[in-house]
Amino acid sequence: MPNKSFYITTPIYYPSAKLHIGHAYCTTIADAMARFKRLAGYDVFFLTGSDEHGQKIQQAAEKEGVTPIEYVDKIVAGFQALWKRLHISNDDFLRTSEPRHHRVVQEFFRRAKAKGDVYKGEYTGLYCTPCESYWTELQLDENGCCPDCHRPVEKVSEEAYFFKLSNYADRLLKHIEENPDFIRPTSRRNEMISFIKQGLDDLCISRTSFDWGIPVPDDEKHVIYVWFDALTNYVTAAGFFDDPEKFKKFWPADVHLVGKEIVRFHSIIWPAILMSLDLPLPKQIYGHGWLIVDGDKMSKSKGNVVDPNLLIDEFGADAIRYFLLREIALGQDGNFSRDALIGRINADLANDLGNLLHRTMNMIGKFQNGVIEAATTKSKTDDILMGDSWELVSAYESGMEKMEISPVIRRLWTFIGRANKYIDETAPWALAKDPEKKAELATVMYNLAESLRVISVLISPFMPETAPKIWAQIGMTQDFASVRLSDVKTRWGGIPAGQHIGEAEQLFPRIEVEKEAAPAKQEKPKTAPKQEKKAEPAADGVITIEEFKKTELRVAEVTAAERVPKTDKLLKLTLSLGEETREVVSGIADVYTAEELVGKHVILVANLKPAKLRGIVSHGMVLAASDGEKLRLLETDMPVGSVVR
Ligand code: ME8
Repeated sequence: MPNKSFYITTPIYYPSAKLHIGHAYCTTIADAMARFKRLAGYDVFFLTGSDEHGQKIQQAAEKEGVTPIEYVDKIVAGFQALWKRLHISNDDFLRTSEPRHHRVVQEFFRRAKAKGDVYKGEYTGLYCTPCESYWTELQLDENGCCPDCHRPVEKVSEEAYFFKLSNYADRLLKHIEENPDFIRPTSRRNEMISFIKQGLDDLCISRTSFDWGIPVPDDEKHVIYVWFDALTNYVTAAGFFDDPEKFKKFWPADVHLVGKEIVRFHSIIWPAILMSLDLPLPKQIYGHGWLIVDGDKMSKSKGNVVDPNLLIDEFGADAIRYFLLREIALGQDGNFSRDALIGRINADLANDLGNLLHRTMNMIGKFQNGVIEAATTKSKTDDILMGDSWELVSAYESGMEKMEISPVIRRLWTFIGRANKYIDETAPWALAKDPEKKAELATVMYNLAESLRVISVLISPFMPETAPKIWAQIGMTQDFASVRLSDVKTRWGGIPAGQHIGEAEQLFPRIEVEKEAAPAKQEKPKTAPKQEKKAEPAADGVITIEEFKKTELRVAEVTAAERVPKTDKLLKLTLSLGEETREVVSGIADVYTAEELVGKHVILVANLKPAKLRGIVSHGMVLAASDGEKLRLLETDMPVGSVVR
């Protein structure tokens, strides 16, 4: 049977400015999904690229005294180099300036015209040049400016071709309503439904005021204008013209991953164009949130644009990837800060993962001369570790299928925590002193090495550089590229007994914040520089805003609650954060009944280290106010998933 296929795309980026950490965020998510699907045995096609046409590019090239293609060539080479450094495993890189794309766009134009969906008219509109978008009066912001970039718009009139978007409003609405997963997350889906219900205007799809674009067939004074050109890239690369077999296999795309501000173009304009051509619609549009930096939107004028290349120089690609994927709940805006990045590197990578690896390698080296001996004994502690590994692999697979990346990583780190605890519980150093305990020691060492085998496979979509290094350190000889999820799904015991470990190498040294020099090469904010290196002296328990910001507070809905047996105070709550579900144990059973809690919107401390209470792992804590006698949960009418700050 042929493998199942999976086609994922990122937006094609404008080569008008340098790529920043926000672009790297989007591409890293898509890469993690592509790598996971390959691991799960899918045939994957992962596309990214560059959106090269338009007035802005033409103007920038003129300013530099070069042709538009010379101008974009240089910038696009920079994109490709960055993706390589970040270990982005795209299967194709589409440039809209390529002939293969021109042919498809022109064919799309011809077919939509033949269908009666393209007509020539006169466009007068409010145009935002930086965003290359027309807006209606109603859509402008409160100052009468562009609702996206908030810069002034100008009234523009020109002869233009239009696409009859209005023809498709009803069909689109029906499709969105009948396919709940077509637009994710739900908040974006709801936005799109109300947008369509306001009525759709026809879409201007050509311009005459510049010529850096794809000419309109048989009317060459027009070039095809932005979205009709850009969106079509997804079918060009899937082989619409060049490779019908490939097109059959990969179209419709499984996921168009895009930033929240361009969900509209992908979930309204793009499906309407495809409907006009009688082509199947993509299965899902996923709108991710924006990265803000130290609580502020990135912008050149603020001087807070974070360059991913400099971060990779300083911390390595895997640490950046890990941070972006772990820290930010997909679909929500998320904050990037050096403090938080260093915090994660030290806590999760150097401490949790690094320690597990180093302790295991050291002990196998010291106690067993570097040989992983067969496990011949079995204790309850061994069973708990193994059981947790099974549970992990199945939670991992189902979570990743739903693109719940951050919760999956958190679950993976719970297992790493379990394995570290296993070392403390089994105390191998004591076993090593007792010749009678040789067999138990071998079992413990085997189980630790095996845990690392499982971990190396499961972290590979997130940290593709680190994963094969761990694999090699525990002495695995199978080519890591051929490893599949089934290698850790089907059995505990994939390491052949008698295997020699490889060379130990410290993968994530701790970053000493006090000693660390300022980020010399990073673009420095021109406004008030942030004093982040030295922790402020804590006078009378005062904390800095940076310290407070480390607490991730989110609105969650209680979807189920039950008493924890044999306790007076504990309730086990199931909480929904929208895209994610959590279990939290809370000591409120003397104040609330389980039934009255269901449906409440409460505040969850979402990044609290999981803790086990009466055998149940609690992933966070709900906030309550108390005057010493009374206690009430903090409630809000804000939607699930909202960030509290
Ligand atoms: O929109 N955080 O290209 P683009 C997260 N060419 N994502 C961010 C971000 C941030 N701070 N800033 C930007 C275009 N992005 C078109 C796409 S697709 C057929 C055509 C994301 O270079 C943004 O949300 O302006 C968008 O998804 C992507 O970068 C491309 O931005």
